[in-house]
Amino acid sequence: MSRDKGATAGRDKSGAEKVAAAAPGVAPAVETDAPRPEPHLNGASGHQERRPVLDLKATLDAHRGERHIVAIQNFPDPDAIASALAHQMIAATFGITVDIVYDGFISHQENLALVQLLQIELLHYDPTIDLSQYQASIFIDNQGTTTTLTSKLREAGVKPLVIVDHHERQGLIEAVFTDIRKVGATATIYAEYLREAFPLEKNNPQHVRLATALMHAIRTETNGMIRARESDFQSAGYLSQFVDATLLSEILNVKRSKRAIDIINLALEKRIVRDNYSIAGVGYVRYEDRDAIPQAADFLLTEENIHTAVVYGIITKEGEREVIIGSLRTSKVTLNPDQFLKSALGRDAAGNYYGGGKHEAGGFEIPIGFLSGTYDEDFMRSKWKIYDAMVKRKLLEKIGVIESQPTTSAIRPPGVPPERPEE
Ligand SMILES: [Mn+2]
Repeated sequence: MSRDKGATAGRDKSGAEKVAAAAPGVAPAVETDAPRPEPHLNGASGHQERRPVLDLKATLDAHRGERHIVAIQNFPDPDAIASALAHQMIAATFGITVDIVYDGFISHQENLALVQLLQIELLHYDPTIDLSQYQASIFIDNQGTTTTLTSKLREAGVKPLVIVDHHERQGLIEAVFTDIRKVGATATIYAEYLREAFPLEKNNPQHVRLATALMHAIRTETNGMIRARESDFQSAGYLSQFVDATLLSEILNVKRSKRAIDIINLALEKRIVRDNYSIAGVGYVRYEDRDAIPQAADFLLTEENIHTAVVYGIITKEGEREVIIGSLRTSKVTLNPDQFLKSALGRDAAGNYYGGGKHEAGGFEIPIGFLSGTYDEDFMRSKWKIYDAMVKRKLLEKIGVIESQPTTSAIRPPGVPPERPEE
């Protein structure tokens, strides 16, 4: 195959050239003329595969000097924040300026501590930010489904360049470089990139902060390494050489906010337990307190004999669309949160699933739509009751505690009296 014919595999070819250029001592010059780069041995696990970091390098190299936006989910967690920081540092070696932007809230105290202690610069999206200034968008720890920046970036004509994530494949957007793997954390993937191609240095305070953030991310995503897999341990092992233990414990020792405690308390009060599932609807939750929902689900899971906990509430914010937000946590090995939520809650009119997840955790988001808005107390109470009943019903049906039945069976034709008097 001639070099020109090889151009159809454009990215691979340029990858070989760029890698050769970037590491002259490593790659023999002759490799530039090879139709395809030789697959590299993955030293860690031994299987022959082209290392994703080479493709990432090639992709970023083709975009030198640009300005990119990293879109992280609306409620950024340590994994998103740390991985975005890693991407920012990697991209900087190609002269690419990266802004890390989120369109929601950082409400979890631990995450605020992470951002403050590690001096991470995150931009909160506001409409005065001109998105068209970015030449490309990067989706990290998400695939565009958990950030409202996706549609804004599309409208501004900013094309996705990179997706790095560990959730189930969503298929909403396509990028030039995509690395979606079933590992414990996106931070695991970024730590691998660093280990293989962008080595950290112990005496560089920026590197120490990054390693600390990534380590914290891997720990929180794997429940303190309990559900970590080999690749997570490998990454954590690499990072451990650079981590600042004092900083890490400062982040971990942050206390919960009073409102998070209140919501956990409410979840305890409202929970119903069926077949080792604990389900709690907590009513209206302020937008800023949204992160208390997964915390409450985590807490419900600590009760004995409970293997799965689901907590949900209606999130309200002035001028924003109202949504039911829910979190699922499970320790049941055979329960796949993604499948569970997708089949329990189904899809919206546009065909998108209301929920999804990864290993041992999942979430869902159901728009309130026509019933949106804050009116009198009666209205608010009825609205919650209806949604609460509906979500509960779908979950219980899925669990198999109640039988699913067509909703119309409860509707009587006009004039037919009810079988028993209404309560
Ligand atoms: Mn993650």
